Amino acid sequence: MTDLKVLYETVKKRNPNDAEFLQAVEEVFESLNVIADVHPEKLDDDVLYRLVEPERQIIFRVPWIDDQGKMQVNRGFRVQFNSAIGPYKGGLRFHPSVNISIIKFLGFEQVFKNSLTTLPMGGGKGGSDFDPKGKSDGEVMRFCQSFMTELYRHIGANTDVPAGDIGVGAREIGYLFGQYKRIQNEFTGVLTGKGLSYGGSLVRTEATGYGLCYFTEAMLKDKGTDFTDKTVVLSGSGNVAIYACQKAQQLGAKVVTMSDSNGFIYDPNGIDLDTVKEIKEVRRGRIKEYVEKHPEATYTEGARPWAIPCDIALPCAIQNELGLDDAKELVKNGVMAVCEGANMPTTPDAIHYLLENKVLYAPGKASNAGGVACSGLEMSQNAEHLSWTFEDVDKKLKDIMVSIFNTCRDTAKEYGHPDQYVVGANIAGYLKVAEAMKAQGCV
Ligand code: NDP
Ligand code: 2IT
Repeated sequence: MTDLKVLYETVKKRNPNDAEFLQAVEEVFESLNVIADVHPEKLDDDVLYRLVEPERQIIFRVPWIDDQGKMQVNRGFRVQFNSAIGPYKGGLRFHPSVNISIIKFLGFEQVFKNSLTTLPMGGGKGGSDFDPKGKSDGEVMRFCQSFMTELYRHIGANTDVPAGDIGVGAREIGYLFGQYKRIQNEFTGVLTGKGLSYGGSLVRTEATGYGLCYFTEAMLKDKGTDFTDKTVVLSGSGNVAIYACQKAQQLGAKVVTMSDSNGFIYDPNGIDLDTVKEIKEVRRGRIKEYVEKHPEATYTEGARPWAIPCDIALPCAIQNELGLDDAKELVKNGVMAVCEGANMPTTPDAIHYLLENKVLYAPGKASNAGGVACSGLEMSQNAEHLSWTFEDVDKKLKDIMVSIFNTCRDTAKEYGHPDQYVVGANIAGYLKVAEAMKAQGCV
């Protein structure tokens, strides 16, 4: 049986500067230790030593010309982590903080997440330290074209299918797709999150936020309650946050906060999502502009929303945005559930604190899997050259999220950690990938 401590030291030695990646590996290993206690025969060296090493890591130069005619250079990444159960699949993040550690942590988590969806998708992630904020459409287009001029040779509908993440939405996917098609002379489902006029799927825009609420609803129902009249504190104001807010409101909750990297708004009357959408989706503005239209709301610069009392917290912005002090504040204010829309938003000490205090905690690799699940449905529609209706896709998404919740709950229970969905998610995600890796031999 693998000694996970020894393996973790090996991973640390091999990735000495990759704090986020090591954090993600450590969390998974904590759950795999539970397998070691109950079913040690299910952990073997052959699988584990390969699981923590990406199959392929691509780093490339992305030169582009800005509006002043000046040459700019960014760094591009694609980490193809694991293809045991399907083509590599996962988003692209364009954000100045992007580095190899962040892309590896996201790719590693994606392997387990995609496994949980039950759809045939391996795990990968990519991106760039390019910052789309404040850039013109022309600059974003030239950057995307240059990025794809290298990326195209590494991807394909049956090889690796990128999608959006932070800083990559419909506009960027359009430019990336156009350039891929031009270079390859092939109209194929090589990216997901495409526009509806060229092969995109209904519900993909809403899928991560809606899926998060479907998962949370299943979890609440399991405890005999639901979203009705619950106060929700939410971070972020991007794609995931906006549609999480919309679905939570539709399900009867009152969402009182949203944020961006500058600060957060608190509207005790409940967020007016039309105003947020106008600021964020139409004007690409800042969340503080909300209070101009809603003077009853407050804006707090340089802070996160976790000190606002709530029943449910939905972190939907970025990794490590909810730390131990925030968790203490949430618990003090009587929070019932913390469900992650973002990837790894809760720090390890905060997760432990929430679990010790009996807060229901849903890890992102389970609760935000709706985005990639809907991407899988987009791939199916592309493969059969058909488009399904909104109701059809929404129902499939909901069924998938409920089934992911059931898997997390049942696996956690089976392995002696009832209500620890993070244990259930990691174990269930791992077991499927491990079986496929074993069956395929030493590759
Ligand atoms: P967007 O780019 O649409 O939105 C990102 C949001 O996070 C913005 O409000 C942004 O504010 C905020 N943010 C960025 N950096 C920070 C920071 N350092 N501190 C506080 N807030 C910050 O991205 P998405 O909504 O697509 O992604 C949000 C999260 O959800 C990410 O963790 C992503 O990995 C995850 N996710 C996304 C999926 C998808 O389908 N899109 C699927 C599953 C997970 P600002 O405008 O100031 O930068
Ligand atoms: O983190 C994620 O799951 C995503 N950004 C979505 C990936 C996808 O391929 O749709």
